[in-house]
Amino acid sequence: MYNGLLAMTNLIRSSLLLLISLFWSIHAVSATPPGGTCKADFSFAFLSDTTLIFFNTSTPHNSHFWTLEGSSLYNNNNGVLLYEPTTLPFEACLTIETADACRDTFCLMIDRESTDAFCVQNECVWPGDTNGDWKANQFDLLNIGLGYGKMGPPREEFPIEDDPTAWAPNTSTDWDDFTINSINYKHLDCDGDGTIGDEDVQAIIDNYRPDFSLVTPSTPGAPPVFLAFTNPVVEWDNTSNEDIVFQAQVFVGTSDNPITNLHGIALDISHPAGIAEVGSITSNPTDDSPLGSPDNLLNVKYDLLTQEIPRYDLAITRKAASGADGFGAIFDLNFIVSGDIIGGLNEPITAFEIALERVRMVNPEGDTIAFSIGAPATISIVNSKLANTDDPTDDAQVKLFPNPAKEAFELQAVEQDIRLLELFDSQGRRLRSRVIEARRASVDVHGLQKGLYWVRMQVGDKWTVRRLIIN
Ligand SMILES: [Ca+2]
Ligand SMILES: [Ca+2]
Repeated sequence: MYNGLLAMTNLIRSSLLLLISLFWSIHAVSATPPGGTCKADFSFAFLSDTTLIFFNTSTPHNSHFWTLEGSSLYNNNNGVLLYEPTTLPFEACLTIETADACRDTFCLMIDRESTDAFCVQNECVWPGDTNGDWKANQFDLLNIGLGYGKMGPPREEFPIEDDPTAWAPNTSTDWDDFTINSINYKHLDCDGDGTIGDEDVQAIIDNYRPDFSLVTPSTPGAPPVFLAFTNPVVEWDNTSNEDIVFQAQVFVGTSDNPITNLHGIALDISHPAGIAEVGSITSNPTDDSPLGSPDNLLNVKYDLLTQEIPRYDLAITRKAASGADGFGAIFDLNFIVSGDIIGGLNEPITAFEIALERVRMVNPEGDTIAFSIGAPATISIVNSKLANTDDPTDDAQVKLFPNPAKEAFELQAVEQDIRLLELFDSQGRRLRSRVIEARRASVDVHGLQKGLYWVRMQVGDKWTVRRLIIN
Protein backbone atom coordinates (compact mmCIF):
# COMPACT_ATOMS: atom_id res chain seq x y z
CA MET A 1 0.00 0.00 0.00
CA TYR A 2 2.64 2.53 1.02
CA ASN A 3 4.68 1.62 -2.03
CA GLY A 4 1.68 2.34 -4.19
CA LEU A 5 0.96 5.66 -2.57
CA LEU A 6 4.58 6.65 -2.59
CA ALA A 7 4.99 5.61 -6.17
CA MET A 8 1.89 7.53 -7.12
CA THR A 9 3.07 10.68 -5.36
CA ASN A 10 6.46 10.38 -6.93
CA LEU A 11 5.02 9.65 -10.33
CA ILE A 12 2.77 12.69 -10.26
CA ARG A 13 5.67 14.83 -9.14
CA SER A 14 7.95 13.27 -11.72
CA SER A 15 5.41 13.69 -14.49
CA LEU A 16 5.26 17.41 -13.86
CA LEU A 17 8.98 17.72 -13.57
CA LEU A 18 9.67 15.68 -16.62
CA LEU A 19 7.18 17.49 -18.77
CA ILE A 20 9.37 20.46 -18.11
CA SER A 21 12.52 18.41 -18.51
CA LEU A 22 11.31 17.40 -21.95
CA PHE A 23 11.59 20.97 -23.09
CA TRP A 24 14.91 21.15 -21.37
CA SER A 25 16.21 18.07 -23.17
CA ILE A 26 14.62 18.97 -26.49
CA HIS A 27 17.01 21.90 -26.78
CA ALA A 28 19.66 19.38 -27.65
CA VAL A 29 17.69 17.98 -30.60
CA SER A 30 18.42 19.18 -34.12
CA ALA A 31 15.98 21.50 -35.85
CA THR A 32 13.14 20.27 -38.08
CA PRO A 33 14.45 18.73 -41.30
CA PRO A 34 13.18 20.59 -44.37
CA GLY A 35 10.63 19.33 -46.92
CA GLY A 36 8.20 17.17 -45.03
CA THR A 37 10.69 14.67 -43.66
CA CYS A 38 10.34 13.51 -40.10
CA LYS A 39 12.41 11.53 -37.67
CA ALA A 40 11.19 9.64 -34.63
CA ASP A 41 13.58 9.61 -31.70
CA PHE A 42 13.45 9.17 -27.97
CA SER A 43 15.61 8.66 -24.97
CA PHE A 44 14.91 6.97 -21.66
CA ALA A 45 16.14 6.76 -18.11
CA PHE A 46 15.46 4.55 -15.14
CA LEU A 47 13.67 6.55 -12.45
CA SER A 48 13.95 3.67 -10.02
CA ASP A 49 14.49 -0.08 -10.10
CA THR A 50 11.00 -0.52 -11.57
CA THR A 51 10.05 2.71 -13.30
CA LEU A 52 11.26 4.10 -16.60
CA ILE A 53 10.84 7.52 -18.13
CA PHE A 54 10.70 7.93 -21.87
CA PHE A 55 11.42 11.29 -23.47
CA ASN A 56 10.03 11.89 -26.95
CA THR A 57 12.74 13.86 -28.74
CA SER A 58 11.36 13.43 -32.29
CA THR A 59 11.13 16.15 -34.88
CA PRO A 60 7.79 18.08 -34.76
CA HIS A 61 4.77 15.85 -35.46
CA ASN A 62 1.02 15.78 -35.15
CA SER A 63 0.54 12.43 -33.49
CA HIS A 64 2.57 9.68 -31.92
CA PHE A 65 2.20 6.38 -30.16
CA TRP A 66 4.48 4.13 -28.18
CA THR A 67 4.76 0.36 -28.56
CA LEU A 68 6.13 -1.12 -25.34
CA GLU A 69 6.49 -4.84 -24.72
CA GLY A 70 4.31 -5.43 -27.78
CA SER A 71 1.41 -3.21 -26.71
CA SER A 72 0.59 0.14 -28.26
CA LEU A 73 0.07 3.06 -25.94
CA TYR A 74 -1.29 6.45 -26.92
CA ASN A 75 -0.57 9.05 -24.34
CA ASN A 76 -1.50 12.68 -24.40
CA ASN A 77 1.30 13.62 -22.12
CA ASN A 78 3.08 14.92 -25.17
CA GLY A 79 6.72 14.19 -24.58
CA VAL A 80 6.99 12.14 -21.43
CA LEU A 81 5.90 8.64 -20.58
CA LEU A 82 6.33 6.84 -17.29
CA TYR A 83 6.32 3.08 -17.58
CA GLU A 84 6.78 0.07 -15.33
CA PRO A 85 7.93 -2.85 -17.50
CA THR A 86 6.93 -6.40 -16.64
CA THR A 87 10.23 -7.78 -17.88
CA LEU A 88 13.65 -6.56 -18.91
CA PRO A 89 14.95 -6.29 -21.55
CA PHE A 90 12.09 -5.31 -23.83
CA GLU A 91 11.65 -3.43 -27.07
CA ALA A 92 10.27 0.10 -27.04
CA CYS A 93 9.19 1.84 -30.23
CA LEU A 94 7.94 5.35 -30.89
CA THR A 95 5.99 6.12 -34.06
CA ILE A 96 5.27 9.67 -35.18
CA GLU A 97 3.09 11.06 -37.97
CA THR A 98 2.96 14.53 -39.43
CA ALA A 99 0.14 16.37 -41.20
CA ASP A 100 1.89 15.90 -44.55
CA ALA A 101 1.84 12.10 -44.10
CA CYS A 102 5.41 11.60 -43.01
CA ARG A 103 5.58 8.60 -40.70
CA ASP A 104 8.63 7.32 -38.87
CA THR A 105 9.30 4.70 -36.20
CA PHE A 106 12.29 4.45 -33.91
CA CYS A 107 12.96 1.43 -31.65
CA LEU A 108 15.39 0.65 -28.84
CA MET A 109 15.98 -2.39 -26.66
CA ILE A 110 15.50 -1.25 -23.09
CA ASP A 111 17.72 -2.73 -20.44
CA ARG A 112 19.31 -1.61 -17.23
CA GLU A 113 22.75 -1.80 -18.81
CA SER A 114 21.73 -0.25 -22.13
CA THR A 115 24.26 2.23 -23.46
CA ASP A 116 21.39 4.10 -25.14
CA ALA A 117 19.96 5.22 -21.82
CA PHE A 118 19.95 8.97 -21.35
CA CYS A 119 21.68 8.65 -18.03
CA VAL A 120 24.31 6.25 -19.30
CA GLN A 121 25.23 8.71 -22.02
CA ASN A 122 25.15 11.69 -19.69
CA GLU A 123 25.83 10.06 -16.30
CA CYS A 124 22.92 11.87 -14.73
CA VAL A 125 23.00 13.36 -11.29
CA TRP A 126 19.91 12.31 -9.31
CA PRO A 127 19.77 14.84 -6.49
CA GLY A 128 20.28 13.15 -3.14
CA ASP A 129 21.70 9.93 -4.56
CA THR A 130 25.42 10.28 -3.98
CA ASN A 131 26.33 6.59 -4.25
CA GLY A 132 24.69 5.68 -7.54
CA ASP A 133 21.89 3.30 -6.49
CA TRP A 134 18.93 5.46 -7.66
CA LYS A 135 17.85 5.98 -4.11
CA ALA A 136 18.39 8.90 -1.79
CA ASN A 137 18.70 7.78 1.82
CA GLN A 138 20.87 7.86 4.92
CA PHE A 139 23.79 6.08 3.25
CA ASP A 140 24.14 8.99 0.81
CA LEU A 141 25.09 11.29 3.66
CA LEU A 142 28.42 9.48 4.04
CA ASN A 143 29.69 10.67 0.66
CA ILE A 144 28.59 14.25 1.35
CA GLY A 145 30.68 14.06 4.51
CA LEU A 146 33.66 12.69 2.61
CA GLY A 147 33.49 15.42 -0.05
CA TYR A 148 32.53 18.23 2.31
CA GLY A 149 33.93 21.61 1.23
CA LYS A 150 35.13 20.45 -2.19
CA MET A 151 34.25 22.62 -5.19
CA GLY A 152 33.70 21.90 -8.87
CA PRO A 153 31.67 22.98 -11.90
CA PRO A 154 28.12 23.90 -10.95
CA ARG A 155 25.24 22.43 -12.95
CA GLU A 156 24.29 24.84 -15.68
CA GLU A 157 20.74 23.66 -16.29
CA PHE A 158 18.14 22.01 -14.13
CA PRO A 159 15.17 19.96 -15.38
CA ILE A 160 13.01 22.31 -13.34
CA GLU A 161 14.55 25.71 -13.05
CA ASP A 162 13.55 26.75 -9.55
CA ASP A 163 13.88 23.30 -7.96
CA PRO A 164 17.49 22.11 -8.41
CA THR A 165 17.01 19.12 -6.08
CA ALA A 166 13.84 17.74 -7.71
CA TRP A 167 14.07 13.99 -8.39
CA ALA A 168 14.90 14.08 -12.09
CA PRO A 169 17.91 13.16 -14.23
CA ASN A 170 20.32 16.07 -14.30
CA THR A 171 23.16 16.42 -16.78
CA SER A 172 26.30 17.83 -15.26
CA THR A 173 29.98 18.31 -16.03
CA ASP A 174 32.31 15.87 -14.28
CA TRP A 175 34.40 17.14 -11.38
CA ASP A 176 38.08 16.27 -10.92
CA ASP A 177 37.49 14.13 -7.81
CA PHE A 178 36.07 10.64 -7.39
CA THR A 179 35.11 8.66 -4.30
CA ILE A 180 36.87 5.43 -3.49
CA ASN A 181 33.98 3.66 -5.26
CA SER A 182 34.53 5.69 -8.46
CA ILE A 183 31.58 8.03 -7.93
CA ASN A 184 32.29 11.43 -9.44
CA TYR A 185 31.99 14.26 -6.92
CA LYS A 186 29.36 16.00 -9.08
CA HIS A 187 26.87 13.53 -7.54
CA LEU A 188 27.77 14.76 -4.05
CA ASP A 189 26.78 18.31 -4.98
CA CYS A 190 23.07 17.54 -4.74
CA ASP A 191 21.84 21.09 -5.29
CA GLY A 192 24.26 21.76 -8.14
CA ASP A 193 25.71 25.00 -6.76
CA GLY A 194 29.32 23.90 -7.24
CA THR A 195 30.10 23.26 -3.56
CA ILE A 196 29.59 20.17 -1.41
CA GLY A 197 28.11 21.47 1.80
CA ASP A 198 25.31 21.60 4.35
CA GLU A 199 22.68 22.56 1.77
CA ASP A 200 23.15 19.32 -0.13
CA VAL A 201 21.70 17.23 2.70
CA GLN A 202 18.13 18.40 2.16
CA ALA A 203 17.97 16.65 -1.23
CA ILE A 204 18.31 13.32 0.60
CA ILE A 205 15.28 14.09 2.76
CA ASP A 206 13.21 15.49 -0.13
CA ASN A 207 13.79 12.45 -2.34
CA TYR A 208 13.96 9.76 0.36
CA ARG A 209 13.71 6.12 -0.71
CA PRO A 210 14.74 3.56 1.90
CA ASP A 211 17.21 0.79 1.30
CA PHE A 212 16.22 -2.74 2.27
CA SER A 213 19.01 -4.64 0.62
CA LEU A 214 22.22 -3.64 2.34
CA VAL A 215 23.77 -6.55 4.21
CA THR A 216 26.05 -5.50 7.03
CA PRO A 217 27.96 -8.39 8.50
CA SER A 218 28.81 -8.10 12.16
CA THR A 219 32.47 -8.78 12.86
CA PRO A 220 32.95 -10.46 16.25
CA GLY A 221 35.46 -8.55 18.36
CA ALA A 222 35.21 -5.33 16.30
CA PRO A 223 34.07 -2.14 18.06
CA PRO A 224 30.37 -2.47 18.85
CA VAL A 225 27.52 -0.33 17.59
CA PHE A 226 24.50 -0.59 19.84
CA LEU A 227 21.30 0.93 21.08
CA ALA A 228 20.74 1.24 24.83
CA PHE A 229 17.63 2.43 26.62
CA THR A 230 17.97 4.63 29.69
CA ASN A 231 14.68 3.27 31.07
CA PRO A 232 14.02 -0.11 29.44
CA VAL A 233 11.30 -1.05 31.95
CA VAL A 234 8.42 1.33 32.46
CA GLU A 235 5.59 0.69 34.86
CA TRP A 236 2.41 1.96 33.33
CA ASP A 237 -1.05 2.60 34.66
CA ASN A 238 -3.65 1.42 32.20
CA THR A 239 -6.33 3.66 33.65
CA SER A 240 -4.49 6.71 32.33
CA ASN A 241 -3.73 5.45 28.82
CA GLU A 242 -0.93 7.98 28.72
CA ASP A 243 1.74 7.51 26.10
CA ILE A 244 4.95 5.94 27.34
CA VAL A 245 8.25 7.67 26.69
CA PHE A 246 11.46 5.69 26.37
CA GLN A 247 14.86 7.29 26.09
CA ALA A 248 17.68 5.66 24.23
CA GLN A 249 21.09 6.39 22.80
CA VAL A 250 22.99 4.98 19.86
CA PHE A 251 26.54 4.17 20.89
CA VAL A 252 29.73 3.47 18.96
CA GLY A 253 32.63 1.72 20.69
CA THR A 254 33.25 1.06 24.36
CA SER A 255 36.06 2.11 26.68
CA ASP A 256 37.90 -1.16 26.10
CA ASN A 257 36.97 -1.41 22.42
CA PRO A 258 36.89 2.13 21.00
CA ILE A 259 36.37 3.10 17.38
CA THR A 260 39.31 4.48 15.44
CA ASN A 261 39.37 6.88 12.49
CA LEU A 262 35.57 7.02 12.19
CA HIS A 263 34.33 9.63 9.70
CA GLY A 264 30.66 8.77 9.32
CA ILE A 265 28.06 6.17 10.18
CA ALA A 266 24.66 5.31 8.72
CA LEU A 267 22.20 2.81 10.14
CA ASP A 268 18.55 2.15 10.77
CA ILE A 269 16.50 1.30 13.82
CA SER A 270 13.77 -1.27 13.26
CA HIS A 271 10.89 -1.51 15.69
CA PRO A 272 7.74 -3.65 15.79
CA ALA A 273 4.84 -2.47 13.67
CA GLY A 274 1.96 -0.81 15.45
CA ILE A 275 3.57 0.49 18.65
CA ALA A 276 4.60 3.95 17.51
CA GLU A 277 2.95 6.62 15.41
CA VAL A 278 4.40 9.03 12.87
CA GLY A 279 6.53 11.55 14.68
CA SER A 280 6.79 9.55 17.90
CA ILE A 281 10.50 8.90 17.41
CA THR A 282 12.77 11.91 17.58
CA SER A 283 16.54 12.11 17.59
CA ASN A 284 19.38 14.57 17.97
CA PRO A 285 23.15 14.26 17.74
CA THR A 286 24.61 14.16 21.25
CA ASP A 287 26.53 17.19 22.52
CA ASP A 288 29.46 15.07 23.67
CA SER A 289 29.70 12.82 20.62
CA PRO A 290 33.00 11.04 19.96
CA LEU A 291 32.56 12.36 16.40
CA GLY A 292 32.83 15.95 17.61
CA SER A 293 30.66 18.98 18.25
CA PRO A 294 27.25 18.98 16.51
CA ASP A 295 28.31 22.16 14.66
CA ASN A 296 31.00 20.16 12.90
CA LEU A 297 28.70 17.29 11.92
CA LEU A 298 26.04 16.66 9.30
CA ASN A 299 23.16 14.36 10.05
CA VAL A 300 20.12 12.82 8.41
CA LYS A 301 17.16 11.33 10.22
CA TYR A 302 14.07 9.94 8.58
CA ASP A 303 11.01 8.40 10.20
CA LEU A 304 9.84 5.73 7.76
CA LEU A 305 6.48 5.51 9.51
CA THR A 306 5.63 8.33 7.10
CA GLN A 307 5.84 5.56 4.49
CA GLU A 308 4.15 3.04 6.84
CA ILE A 309 7.41 1.20 7.50
CA PRO A 310 8.30 0.69 11.19
CA ARG A 311 11.83 1.95 10.88
CA TYR A 312 13.87 5.04 11.69
CA ASP A 313 16.90 5.82 9.55
CA LEU A 314 19.88 7.76 10.83
CA ALA A 315 23.25 8.92 9.60
CA ILE A 316 25.88 11.26 10.93
CA THR A 317 29.20 12.34 9.49
CA ARG A 318 32.05 14.68 10.18
CA LYS A 319 32.65 17.75 8.04
CA ALA A 320 36.37 17.65 8.78
CA ALA A 321 38.59 15.56 6.52
CA SER A 322 39.94 13.56 9.47
CA GLY A 323 38.45 10.66 11.42
CA ALA A 324 37.63 10.45 15.11
CA ASP A 325 38.76 8.01 17.80
CA GLY A 326 36.91 7.11 20.97
CA PHE A 327 33.59 5.79 22.16
CA GLY A 328 30.25 7.03 23.36
CA ALA A 329 26.75 8.07 22.37
CA ILE A 330 26.26 9.65 18.95
CA PHE A 331 22.47 10.08 18.99
CA ASP A 332 19.88 10.74 21.68
CA LEU A 333 16.50 9.23 20.88
CA ASN A 334 13.04 9.62 22.31
CA PHE A 335 10.70 6.79 21.57
CA ILE A 336 7.02 7.21 22.40
CA VAL A 337 4.89 4.09 22.61
CA SER A 338 1.18 4.71 22.23
CA GLY A 339 -0.73 4.17 25.49
CA ASP A 340 -3.86 3.30 23.51
CA ILE A 341 -2.02 0.48 21.80
CA ILE A 342 -0.57 -0.90 25.04
CA GLY A 343 -3.97 -0.66 26.73
CA GLY A 344 -5.51 -2.53 23.82
CA LEU A 345 -3.00 -5.36 24.14
CA ASN A 346 -4.19 -6.07 27.69
CA GLU A 347 -0.94 -7.79 28.68
CA PRO A 348 0.69 -7.66 32.12
CA ILE A 349 4.12 -7.19 30.54
CA THR A 350 4.64 -6.19 26.95
CA ALA A 351 8.17 -6.46 25.64
CA PHE A 352 9.40 -5.05 22.35
CA GLU A 353 12.69 -5.57 20.59
CA ILE A 354 14.32 -2.63 18.87
CA ALA A 355 17.19 -3.57 16.56
CA LEU A 356 19.96 -1.71 14.78
CA GLU A 357 20.29 -2.88 11.22
CA ARG A 358 22.09 -1.98 8.02
CA VAL A 359 25.02 -0.31 9.73
CA ARG A 360 27.75 1.21 7.59
CA MET A 361 30.78 3.03 9.00
CA VAL A 362 33.46 4.72 6.92
CA ASN A 363 36.86 6.27 7.53
CA PRO A 364 38.00 9.57 5.92
CA GLU A 365 39.14 7.70 2.82
CA GLY A 366 35.68 6.18 2.38
CA ASP A 367 36.78 2.66 3.32
CA THR A 368 34.31 0.72 5.43
CA ILE A 369 35.16 0.10 9.08
CA ALA A 370 34.34 -3.24 10.71
CA PHE A 371 31.94 -3.24 13.64
CA SER A 372 30.05 -5.72 15.77
CA ILE A 373 26.35 -5.53 16.41
CA GLY A 374 24.80 -6.90 19.57
CA ALA A 375 21.40 -8.36 20.34
CA PRO A 376 18.38 -6.08 19.93
CA ALA A 377 17.52 -3.85 22.88
CA THR A 378 14.34 -4.82 24.71
CA ILE A 379 11.85 -2.45 26.25
CA SER A 380 9.25 -3.75 28.68
CA ILE A 381 6.05 -2.12 29.74
CA VAL A 382 4.61 -3.40 32.98
CA ASN A 383 0.89 -2.81 33.10
CA SER A 384 0.57 -2.09 36.81
CA LYS A 385 -3.03 -3.20 37.08
CA LEU A 386 -2.74 -6.43 35.15
CA ALA A 387 0.69 -7.18 36.56
CA ASN A 388 -0.81 -7.11 40.03
CA THR A 389 2.43 -5.86 41.48
CA ASP A 390 1.14 -4.39 44.71
CA ASP A 391 -0.78 -7.24 46.20
CA PRO A 392 0.58 -10.65 45.33
CA THR A 393 -2.38 -12.42 46.86
CA ASP A 394 -4.96 -10.37 45.05
CA ASP A 395 -5.91 -12.74 42.29
CA ALA A 396 -4.70 -15.78 44.23
CA GLN A 397 -3.36 -17.43 41.11
CA VAL A 398 0.08 -17.79 42.54
CA LYS A 399 1.93 -16.88 45.70
CA LEU A 400 5.52 -15.70 45.77
CA PHE A 401 7.39 -15.80 49.07
CA PRO A 402 9.47 -14.72 50.84
CA ASN A 403 9.56 -11.28 49.29
CA PRO A 404 12.04 -9.69 49.81
CA ALA A 405 14.06 -12.84 49.15
CA LYS A 406 17.68 -13.59 49.98
CA GLU A 407 18.89 -16.79 48.32
CA ALA A 408 15.71 -18.31 46.91
CA PHE A 409 11.98 -17.79 46.64
CA GLU A 410 9.03 -20.14 46.43
CA LEU A 411 6.15 -20.10 44.00
CA GLN A 412 2.86 -21.74 44.81
CA ALA A 413 -0.01 -21.84 42.39
CA VAL A 414 -3.48 -22.52 43.71
CA GLU A 415 -5.52 -23.99 40.90
CA GLN A 416 -3.32 -24.55 37.88
CA ASP A 417 0.26 -25.46 37.09
CA ILE A 418 2.92 -22.85 36.67
CA ARG A 419 4.04 -23.53 33.14
CA LEU A 420 6.82 -21.04 32.46
CA LEU A 421 8.84 -18.68 34.61
CA GLU A 422 10.93 -15.72 33.48
CA LEU A 423 13.09 -13.47 35.61
CA PHE A 424 13.87 -9.91 34.47
CA ASP A 425 16.20 -7.42 36.09
CA SER A 426 14.98 -3.89 36.75
CA GLN A 427 16.29 -2.85 33.32
CA GLY A 428 13.89 -5.27 31.67
CA ARG A 429 16.61 -7.71 30.61
CA ARG A 430 15.58 -11.32 30.79
CA LEU A 431 17.98 -13.18 33.06
CA ARG A 432 16.37 -16.60 33.21
CA SER A 433 13.66 -18.59 31.55
CA ARG A 434 12.54 -21.95 32.92
CA VAL A 435 9.84 -24.48 32.12
CA ILE A 436 8.17 -25.58 35.38
CA GLU A 437 4.91 -27.49 34.69
CA ALA A 438 4.08 -27.88 38.38
CA ARG A 439 2.04 -26.23 41.12
CA ARG A 440 5.13 -25.37 43.13
CA ALA A 441 8.64 -24.25 42.35
CA SER A 442 11.69 -23.05 44.19
CA VAL A 443 13.84 -20.52 42.39
CA ASP A 444 17.46 -19.98 43.37
CA VAL A 445 18.54 -16.34 43.23
CA HIS A 446 21.89 -16.92 44.86
CA GLY A 447 24.50 -14.55 43.44
CA LEU A 448 22.05 -12.02 42.00
CA GLN A 449 22.65 -8.44 43.03
CA LYS A 450 20.36 -6.77 45.53
CA GLY A 451 17.57 -4.81 43.95
CA LEU A 452 14.32 -4.89 42.08
CA TYR A 453 13.41 -7.74 39.73
CA TRP A 454 10.34 -8.79 37.81
CA VAL A 455 9.06 -12.37 37.87
CA ARG A 456 6.78 -13.22 35.00
CA MET A 457 4.89 -16.50 35.04
CA GLN A 458 2.49 -18.32 32.84
CA VAL A 459 -0.07 -19.97 35.09
CA GLY A 460 -2.49 -22.05 33.09
CA ASP A 461 -3.15 -19.83 30.09
CA LYS A 462 -2.65 -16.55 31.90
CA TRP A 463 0.45 -14.46 32.37
CA THR A 464 1.09 -12.79 35.66
CA VAL A 465 3.92 -10.62 36.92
CA ARG A 466 5.30 -10.07 40.43
CA ARG A 467 7.67 -7.46 41.67
CA LEU A 468 10.51 -9.20 43.55
CA ILE A 469 13.03 -7.61 45.87
CA ILE A 470 16.31 -9.39 46.50
CA ASN A 471 18.28 -8.20 49.51
CA1 LIG B 1 21.86 6.35 -2.90
CA1 LIG C 1 25.99 22.01 -3.17
